[in-house]
Amino acid sequence: MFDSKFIFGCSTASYQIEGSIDKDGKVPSIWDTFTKNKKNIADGTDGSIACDSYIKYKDDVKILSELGVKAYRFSIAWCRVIDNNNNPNQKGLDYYINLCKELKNYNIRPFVTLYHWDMPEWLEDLGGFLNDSISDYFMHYTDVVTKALDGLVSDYITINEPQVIMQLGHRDCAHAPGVKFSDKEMLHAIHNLLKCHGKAVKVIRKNVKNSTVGFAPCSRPLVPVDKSDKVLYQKCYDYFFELRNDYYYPNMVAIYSDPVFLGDYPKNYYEVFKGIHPEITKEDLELISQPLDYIYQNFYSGNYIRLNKDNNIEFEDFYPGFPEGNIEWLQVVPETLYYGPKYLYERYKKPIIISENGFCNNDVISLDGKVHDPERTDYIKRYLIELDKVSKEVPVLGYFYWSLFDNFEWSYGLKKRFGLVYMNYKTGERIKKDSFFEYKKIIENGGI
Ligand code: GBH
Repeated sequence: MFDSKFIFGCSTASYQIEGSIDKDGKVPSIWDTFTKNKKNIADGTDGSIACDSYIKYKDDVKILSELGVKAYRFSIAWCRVIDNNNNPNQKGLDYYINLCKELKNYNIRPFVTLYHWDMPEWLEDLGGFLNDSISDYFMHYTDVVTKALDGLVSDYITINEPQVIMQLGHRDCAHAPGVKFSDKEMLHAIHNLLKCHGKAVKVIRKNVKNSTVGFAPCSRPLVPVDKSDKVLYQKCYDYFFELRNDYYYPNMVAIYSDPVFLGDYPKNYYEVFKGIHPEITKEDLELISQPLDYIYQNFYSGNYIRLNKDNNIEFEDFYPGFPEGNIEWLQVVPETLYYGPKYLYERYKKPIIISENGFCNNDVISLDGKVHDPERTDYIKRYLIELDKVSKEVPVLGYFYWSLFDNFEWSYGLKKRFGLVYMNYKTGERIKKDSFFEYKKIIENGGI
């Protein structure tokens, strides 16, 4: 059982649910551009309608209230609230103001993500994260949003999953903008992204009374198969935070979270990237490492790990009887929610909030008109049992299920379903899945 103050919520993101991509003065984002090339998306779809939440936000909030969540995490589309001349767009702001008022009517606390990947295209055209002014643009955007939502929102998350922005968007070309950075550009862009975070924190602290601020990276914890082996635990911990100079360094934990929480890049950054990293000043590091309230983290999957004969860690494929996620990276590893928070707290010493955790299933509408998804319920319960366990050892303040609805799953399109609510994209009908009612029960009972 969780503490009575524990925050049960669920998460969404603007481009994945809103639709209405050119209404009320919204300007194009990099995802509008990226999805125009049908080859970029597995099923050739895009977010032009998605869950139609721009129109149906009142229905969304009603569904949230029926679910019984205390909190709703959603993101703001920069390209809706700032126009091509970098001026505020009041109609776009009104959408979020109305959404927050509606949430307030139902006593649901908004957790607002400022950047969940939909950069205005005109800013990308000016260089995106390589433009040294990007953090000033982001600061201006944050200023506009926090003032418009004054009195309605006090919990902010600056940036969602910097790892995915950099690795998938600027290296693998699987996400917008689909650019391939050199190492020199990558390190520069990462530094600029961290400065965006820092400048936003400053503005939020200035504009918002009783604010809480965090950022929301993702990670994939290593889970020791032998839980009593202390050597193995230490090796898993070290590997989790290690910065290695391989193709995947933009996907690693410490390159973002060490500067943010510890005030500097990992020690070996300076030698590993000697000659190619940008100039890093004391002022930059101070800006980036302003105190945050929480460690948010998106956790879906992990890897089981054992020691081999030479005492080195080895990945182990071991998923005894668990359901399988319908997306190739989602192995069910419930202890992700035990070891993940433990590692993060041990290093950064801040209360933890799970900003995303969810299951992708091949959901179908049954003959009885309902969506039966026992695998999702099983996933939620197994993961929450582990989270409950770790919450007795480290402070864990909340859990946001990803996602409220099936929605536009980026390069996979509309076919990958993570929702508690099934979306019939043809008719716009929303069908509450069995897991919706199971999660509702969990919330009512304060745990499993
Ligand atoms: C989140 O990202 C996103 O924030 C959300 O928008 C999305 O809809 C949701 O999850 C579901 O996908 O390193 O082997 O795990 C997902 C996190 C991180 C999963 C990068 C895929 C790459 C392969 N993603 N990961 S791996």
